[in-house]
Amino acid sequence: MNKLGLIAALLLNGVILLFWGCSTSGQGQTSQDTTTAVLGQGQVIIKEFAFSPAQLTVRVGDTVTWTNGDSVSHTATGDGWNSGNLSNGQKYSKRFDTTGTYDYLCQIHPAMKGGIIVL
Ligand SMILES: [Cu+2]
Repeated sequence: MNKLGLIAALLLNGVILLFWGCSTSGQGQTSQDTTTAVLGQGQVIIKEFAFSPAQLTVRVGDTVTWTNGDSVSHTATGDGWNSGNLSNGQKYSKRFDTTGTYDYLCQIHPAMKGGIIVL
């Protein structure tokens, strides 16, 4: 019973956040959920040789920040942009001002791939 109540509360919270995000044009907080795309200021965590979330959806004008949570260096490198080597704990931010899909990878480990979808 308590569990159901908690789930209902969480779902309600999610719906409220969703509306909040839509009504405040870009001021919405990002969710900590790293498995699904979110709208708003973007956070990508680099962990265990993967970008999380691998696909992130943001709005035009939003800034995406990559944070390296691994002990080895990684990069976030796209077409015409490059974070440079990020060591553990280092961050890189990029603002996306044009709609589109931006694929990127880690130059050091090219099997690490990610994408930013800008709506
Ligand atoms: Cu890497």
